[in-house]
Amino acid sequence: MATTYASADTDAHDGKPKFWVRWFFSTNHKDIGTLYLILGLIGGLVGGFLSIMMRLELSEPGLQFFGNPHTYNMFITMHGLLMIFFMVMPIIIGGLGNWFVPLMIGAPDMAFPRMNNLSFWLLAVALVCGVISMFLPGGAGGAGFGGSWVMYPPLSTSGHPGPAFDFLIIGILAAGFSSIFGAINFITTIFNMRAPGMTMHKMPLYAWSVLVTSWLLLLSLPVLAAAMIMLFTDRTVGTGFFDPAMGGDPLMFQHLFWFFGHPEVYVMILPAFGIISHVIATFSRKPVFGYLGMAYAMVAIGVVGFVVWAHHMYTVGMDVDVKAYFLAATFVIAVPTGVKVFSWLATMWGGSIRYSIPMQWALATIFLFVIGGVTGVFLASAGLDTAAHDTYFVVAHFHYVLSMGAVFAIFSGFTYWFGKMSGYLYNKWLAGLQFWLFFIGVNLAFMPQHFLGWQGMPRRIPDYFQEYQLLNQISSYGSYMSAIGVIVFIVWVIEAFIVKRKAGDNYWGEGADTLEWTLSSPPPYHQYSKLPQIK
Ligand code: CU1
Repeated sequence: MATTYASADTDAHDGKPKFWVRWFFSTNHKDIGTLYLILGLIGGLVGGFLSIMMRLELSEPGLQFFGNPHTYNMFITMHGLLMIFFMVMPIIIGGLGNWFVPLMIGAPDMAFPRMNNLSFWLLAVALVCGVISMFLPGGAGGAGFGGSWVMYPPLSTSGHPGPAFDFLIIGILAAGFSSIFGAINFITTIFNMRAPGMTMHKMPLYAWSVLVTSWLLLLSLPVLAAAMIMLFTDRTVGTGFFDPAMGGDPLMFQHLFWFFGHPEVYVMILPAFGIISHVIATFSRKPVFGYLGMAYAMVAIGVVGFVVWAHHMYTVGMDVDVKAYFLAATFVIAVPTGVKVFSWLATMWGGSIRYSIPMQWALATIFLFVIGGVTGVFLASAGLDTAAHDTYFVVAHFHYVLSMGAVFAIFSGFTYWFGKMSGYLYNKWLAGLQFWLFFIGVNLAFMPQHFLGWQGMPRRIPDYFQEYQLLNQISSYGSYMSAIGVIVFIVWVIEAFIVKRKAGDNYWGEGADTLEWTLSSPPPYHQYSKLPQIK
């Protein structure tokens, strides 16, 4: 892909607006991307604080901090919701997507810049509603909503009187609309605003991943929104959608929730796949192996991901034929996922591999995501899942996929593109220290949970039998270690902005997979009249 530039670097449009207009009325895709990254950091810090409190509670048997176990349940609930809606999604789609999709496809900005602003601020409102809900009267004589992120009725209806969950519903609806608008924006931008010559089959894989993810969001979030509104009216105006006494069905909520909830896991992991494809190609000094297969594997994962949702519901009393269908359909997803994993390995095969910081994160993503994928095959098997359901094995499984798969890919992409976004280089020693603290920390935290789960330790309970103590202690120490890793992360970001080592153009050097149309770091503030002609 040869790229030329339509005009020189001086551009009348390049002036930045003043602070208030720039950050509060922003229509610039890079500024909105930065806002999303900051929101994701805040969401991650709050969600991470809750998880450290949970691990402190579980560091020994008995109740340590949570006099009312409801508070522990509320921490679990909010940890899940914050990490999904206010950390992973804002960073991996809103933040990096806004920054790099227009730059990768040669677009002047997003298709609907004002709607882009609306998406961000709806999410900020949602975060505020969610945090406020933690302090409002909830269930079991405590504050906040403790019904877990899945919000099943009747625990979420008659089980939680008080305004906490109503606030949370408003927050989730706002976050949902934010994502729907964002998805419409990305789909329109990618379909309509590619530079001349940038055909779909030339489009970089991260842009492909955001396209597939946007379709998943667009098709699944309205279902969640409908379920949330039905919960809301069941709670407030006396409808009975989920109340058997009024002819409703609580199981219908689970179907609606997981029709959203399963595609949601791919919303978090597909952009991760896109990011590490670039990083692995760059630091193997080879083009990605099987480009078209990689793109359509993501499409296949997205499509099949919509017909597997009831594998989260094997224990609700489904017909065995229905279980067999959901089991088989879930296994099918291992095929395109395998295509991706083996294509990454084939990309590295015979390559000139450089173990840079982003590459370390990417290699760890593959290694740990595969562990999470394999335990996913266990859980997809309805018979095994009956034994493992609601145990720590499930918690271990999805943290390997998300805390290691998605979050490691976030750090891979962030360290890969930090120079491009900020114009500065980070301290490699500090960034490497963060990687090892994280890598060892999360494995210590989550590997023992597999064994705890297989020994029968249930999820969502703040106390446990003596027998589980050693593995829980190891898990808690691992989580403290990854918390230190987060502190080191913040330190290296601040250090880079203080010391201001200039990144320079094309800072990953010769052979780098520089897919953005402009090589300068940071890119020009606006690219209205500097768009490339891609041949
Ligand atoms: Cu699922």
